[in-house]
Amino acid sequence: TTKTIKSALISVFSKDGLEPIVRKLHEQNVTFYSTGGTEEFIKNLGIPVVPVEDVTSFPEILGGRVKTLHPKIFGGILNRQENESDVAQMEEFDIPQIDLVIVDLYPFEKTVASGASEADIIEKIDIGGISLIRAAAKNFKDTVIVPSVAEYSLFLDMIMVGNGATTLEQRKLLATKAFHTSSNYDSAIFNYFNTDETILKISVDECQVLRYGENPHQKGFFFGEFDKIFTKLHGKELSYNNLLDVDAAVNLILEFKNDAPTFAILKHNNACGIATRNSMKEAYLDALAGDPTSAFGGVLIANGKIDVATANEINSLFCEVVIAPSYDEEAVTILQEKKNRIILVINDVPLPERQVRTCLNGILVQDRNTITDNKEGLKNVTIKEPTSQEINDLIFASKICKNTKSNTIVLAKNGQLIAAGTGQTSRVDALKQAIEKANSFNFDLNGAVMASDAFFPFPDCVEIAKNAGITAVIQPGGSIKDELSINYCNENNVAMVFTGTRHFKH
Ligand code: 93A
Repeated sequence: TTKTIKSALISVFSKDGLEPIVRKLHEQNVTFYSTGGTEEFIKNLGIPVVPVEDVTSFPEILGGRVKTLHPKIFGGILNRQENESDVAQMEEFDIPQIDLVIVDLYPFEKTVASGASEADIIEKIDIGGISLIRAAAKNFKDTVIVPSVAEYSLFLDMIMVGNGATTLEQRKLLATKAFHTSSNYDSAIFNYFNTDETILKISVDECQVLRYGENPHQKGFFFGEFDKIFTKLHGKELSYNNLLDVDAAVNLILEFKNDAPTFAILKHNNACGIATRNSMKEAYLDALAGDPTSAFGGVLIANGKIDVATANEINSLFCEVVIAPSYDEEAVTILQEKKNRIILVINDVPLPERQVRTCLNGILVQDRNTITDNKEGLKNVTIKEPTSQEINDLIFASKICKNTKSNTIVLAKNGQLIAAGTGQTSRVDALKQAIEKANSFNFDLNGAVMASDAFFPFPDCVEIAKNAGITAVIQPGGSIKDELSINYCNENNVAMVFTGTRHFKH
């Protein structure tokens, strides 16, 4: 798979850094083929070079628009040396073997940026060069591609080490860089042509045009394959905000995938109710009981089948979307009674490993948060140990916390979300919000547990929680002042466990 370069086609816009490459290859007796300006450059180094016109027996025409676009050139690049008929045709048509292609494209983006006229910009759309790059990259098993001035030094290092030879691995790496170059180049051309108005027209084919964005005065689009994850059984089109809620709902319910029947109700991307019970109907009713006010117009999701009994209960609630892995046939009939209600079956497909969002004038990318807290990962840090019911509730609460906007505090009891403080600027505020909300729905917080998405820098939260009736706490730990919260718990008979995993969600 190591191949020695015997011939090279060089057609480059930027000649900077080309000289040492040409000299090294010349030392190895490489035959050079080249186009106008590049040919001139090589000749001036005192190194022999064959003009492409001599290979093609065809002059450069149309003011340079057609220089290298010829079967004798592309045949030389694209032939497979292990393919007998390719080899025979090379012979038949007198095509020279081309082992290496070095291209540096017309500087399209720079020309656009310089404020040049449209005619000048159009002339800078490289056709031959991009074709040379793609052809050589496609045939990386036999051909080496150096696709831009940015790769000259990498390539020089390769041939210095390999003495004019390259390995298959190196050629594949260069091919990868080549397709990166060609795709960026074509994207730049696309962006130049695609003025604001055309974006919308083109997008119709590529994405789902939503009725509007977050608000009616904002345009909205969804780029994705919704149908891969869901089968839509009924209802109106999903809106921008529906999609965000569905995303939040799916991520939340994934945490409870292997648990007993669990039902969640979400509003504005946060759970306002969730419960784990022996039956789906009970789970639904206790999720609803968590905050019946917020549930109005919410997104509903179940971790298992929605049966007739559950569907009958859901039916009396105004909700936007219902999601479940499966439904009893009659349950679907019941849920369909509301014309607009969106009913989705969620398929068992993995979500992407990476998450992307815009940030300033660029994008932020991160790995999906795939750590789900479990009993085995807990570390007791207090004298009092949580009871087994408390442990279940602590894990339950922490899994909700992970899927709630930071800062967040989740209060739970007996497998039911009692209240959460969501998206607050301080953890104490999140806790106060949760307690107030729990009280407003007349929940008894005695024996409830508290989960926090991040550590407690001060003992204020455990103190407030204890005074509200909380008996066990789960948090990542890791503050330099952990001791203060631990000491408070020890003095007040509260159990606390550390997960070691922070679950911020912004
Ligand atoms: O106008 S082109 O698209 N037509 C071609 O056939 C062609 N072949 C190579 N431009 C073409 N090239 C480009 O010419 C190369 O990508 C390179 O940027 C430039 C090198 O021209 P010269 O060697 O004359 O300086």
